[in-house]
Amino acid sequence: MLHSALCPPKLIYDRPEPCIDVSADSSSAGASFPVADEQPACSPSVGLDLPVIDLSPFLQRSISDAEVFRLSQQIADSLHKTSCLIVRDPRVGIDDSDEFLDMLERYFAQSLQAKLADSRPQLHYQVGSTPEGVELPKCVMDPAMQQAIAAQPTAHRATLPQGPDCKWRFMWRLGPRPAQTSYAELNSPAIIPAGFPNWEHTMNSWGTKMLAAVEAVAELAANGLGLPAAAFTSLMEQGPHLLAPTGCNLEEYGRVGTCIAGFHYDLNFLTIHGRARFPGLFIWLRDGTRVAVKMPAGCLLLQAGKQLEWLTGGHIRAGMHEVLCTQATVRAMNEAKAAGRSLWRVSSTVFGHVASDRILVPLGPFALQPGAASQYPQVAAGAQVQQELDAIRLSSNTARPQ
Ligand SMILES: O=C(O)CCC(=O)C(=O)O
Ligand SMILES: [Fe+2]
Repeated sequence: MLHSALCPPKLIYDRPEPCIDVSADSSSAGASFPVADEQPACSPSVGLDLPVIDLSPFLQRSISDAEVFRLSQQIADSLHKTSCLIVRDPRVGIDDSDEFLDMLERYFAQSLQAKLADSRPQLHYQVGSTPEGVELPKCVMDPAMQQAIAAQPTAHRATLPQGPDCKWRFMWRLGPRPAQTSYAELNSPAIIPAGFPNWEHTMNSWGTKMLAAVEAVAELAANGLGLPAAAFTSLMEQGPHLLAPTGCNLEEYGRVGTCIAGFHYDLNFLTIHGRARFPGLFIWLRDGTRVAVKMPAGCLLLQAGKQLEWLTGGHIRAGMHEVLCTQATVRAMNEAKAAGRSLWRVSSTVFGHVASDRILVPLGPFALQPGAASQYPQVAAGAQVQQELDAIRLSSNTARPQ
């Protein structure tokens, strides 16, 4: 039954958080984290009625072809209208998420020196740790993005970051590497941090389950877009997929209004996130609505990245998002502190990629989208990634941040 494939539509998102003036000194990091009550609200008070799509019937092959097609259309439609999708995948369990988050909280809580031993700037930080203060949101340098932010209605306006993100990251490659590639740095061997005997197992276990959910969605999305079912998954084979959790030390940066990850889109094909222990992620729908994400337990959020936009000639747009410390983040911090839990906010992000040597070009009917040829010219996925890394200062072709 199609209906059994879908949970009843329900409220997916938190009540939108007020967007706070970054300069407001309403709470300070340290012993306690007061929550300011009076803040200028600049987010809409709308909930988003987006269904949670349960992948189980598709994965168990217990629905008819017609039902698979309707599910596919629903996925393609959601990605077109909202750039995002909420799914439930029975293969991705809450226990897996907990094991992963517990380990990453311990990793990020280590000394600076221990984490820097895992950094590889010469490999564009595409494996191992990326220190805080390195990733620069494109909008900090890009006048066109700044104009786009200025043109957003106040209620939906992004926070313009003043500099690099204050988040750390760890990049862990998932899946097989190509034997031959023109983009060797993007396909480098993994870094295994010292002192974490379960690192490889935990990272691969969580990462491959998340990637499997991305692949199922990619297959259904292609089907729903009228493309061959393997149109996207065949391009993803041996892609430089990444489990790329972010880590933000809220003890240091847990001030309401702090920009943890500045307004950006993801450069890859599809991004998937499990539930973080601290809220703060905001996404923009295609119609410009800014929404605070609250994931129902056991659900996964997917967002379209630039490569999916490319392959569909802009029919699906890369989803914009930002991560801020909000009043809700501070409330979760206060609870975590009272319970003696970690104050590192860890995301469980997986970036699904098109393989570096494959060509990005609008597929099938999407080549006929207005402006497709000029906006999305043929480019190897590895070259597109390189251009994007240059823009966010992760590439060693660009100046290193101070
Ligand atoms: O921290 C998060 O929740 C999301 C981070 C993010 O947007 C990214 O890693 O690209
Ligand atoms: Fe992102």
